[in-house]
Amino acid sequence: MLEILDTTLREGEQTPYVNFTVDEKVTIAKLLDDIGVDMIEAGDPSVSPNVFKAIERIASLGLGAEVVAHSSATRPGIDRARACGAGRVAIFYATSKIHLDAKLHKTQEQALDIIREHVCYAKGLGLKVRYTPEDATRTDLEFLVQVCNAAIEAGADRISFADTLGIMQPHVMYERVRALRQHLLPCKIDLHCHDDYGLALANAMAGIRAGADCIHTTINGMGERAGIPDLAETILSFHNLEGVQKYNLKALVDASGYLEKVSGFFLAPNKPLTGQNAFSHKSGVHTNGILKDPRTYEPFDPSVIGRERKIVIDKYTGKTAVASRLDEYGIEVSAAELEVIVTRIKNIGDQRKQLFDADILEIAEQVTGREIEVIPHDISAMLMVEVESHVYTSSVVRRMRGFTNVSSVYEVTGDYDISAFVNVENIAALNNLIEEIRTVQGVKRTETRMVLKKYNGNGK
Ligand code: HCA
Ligand code: CU
Repeated sequence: MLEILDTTLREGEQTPYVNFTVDEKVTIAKLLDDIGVDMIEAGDPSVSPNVFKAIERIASLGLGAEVVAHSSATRPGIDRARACGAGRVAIFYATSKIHLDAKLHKTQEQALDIIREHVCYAKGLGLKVRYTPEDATRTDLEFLVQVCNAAIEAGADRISFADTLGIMQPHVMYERVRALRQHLLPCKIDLHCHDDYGLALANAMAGIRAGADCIHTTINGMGERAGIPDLAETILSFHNLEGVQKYNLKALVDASGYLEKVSGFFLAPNKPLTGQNAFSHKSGVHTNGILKDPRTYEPFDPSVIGRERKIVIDKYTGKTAVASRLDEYGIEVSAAELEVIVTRIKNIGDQRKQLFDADILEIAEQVTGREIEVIPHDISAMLMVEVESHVYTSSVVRRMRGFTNVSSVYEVTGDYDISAFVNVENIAALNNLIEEIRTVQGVKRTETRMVLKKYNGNGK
């Protein structure tokens, strides 16, 4: 059975400018366990006292996932991995020529001894051991096999084939993993693929096809530089493409949102699965197809991960989508009226970034000459926030930007410190959002102003 090791807490925290508190790490570990990942790499306890404390707390939670501590190949490092209560240590030691020469100043023979000795030491302490040849994909294959087999003989039961610089291509990865499977003693093979060319998950999936067992992920694909495979994308690929059905798909979106909030590391709208646009359809041709049968333009139903499809109405939209949106509000229009409404929408769409349902309802009102008494599902509001005096306003701003429904945030003068524009689908969602913003550390008071009408500048 294929496996996932999530390393949001170790590789993910190596994302520039990202640091988690111990409590945040415990929450992340619980979210990961709820999703059902097989292993959680909780950190390298030698990094700082707080990293140690976080691993210790996570290891004591009794999670379903195996808790792994990362460590360099040093005895004090391995001692700390044991002391924090992780059941497994992942020992890394680079094997490529450039790393041995320029960074470690060791010969291949010396490296071999160091790796053998430290795997043996960890095993002697009663730990399960994974060995990671760092920069494995730039390591001479013959030497790589030699080191890995030495580590396996010394007690490692897992090898992490690390594409530390993200230089692989799927077909090369396939060949390499095939060769490893052929020449390595019995062991599990993990794939740790960096995304420098945007090929990380493709490489990892190719390695899985070649016989590897496990992919390393992080929530939202965080990590050094361009990061590593995104947890949600990997799980969906396992589920839909490889038939692995053991994970809780419905928990992925919440985990992603939580990570955005606590990391200040935000998703691009086009991010697969968790991005804002991942299930939105825009052009007339696409929306027409979707409304007739969603399978025309959806590779899978968004409800699989608890999301909903969205039809964007603007100048690209055709009659079917506009009629369907009006129908959602119980508004019937004649074919001739629909024609005029769509034409007006197209004209406005040339000048505006976004049309709200309120705009569409207003156009329908003007065109039909009938008063329409419905409240739009999508609501915009201006949220005013007062920040506690001992807290940096910018830290609250950062947290607020993490909410997907918050479209812009301003630091302002006056009675309040922050003003933010929010777009939500209905009053209940607005209420939830306000409740959540009130729980942000440092928020003292909020006030909400619903937008009744929106005008553009430049005299439009
Ligand atoms: C690094 C180490 C590592 C280790 C991967 C692993 C890498 O920060 O360089 O232990 O599986 O990318 O090689 O993250
Ligand atoms: Cu890495």
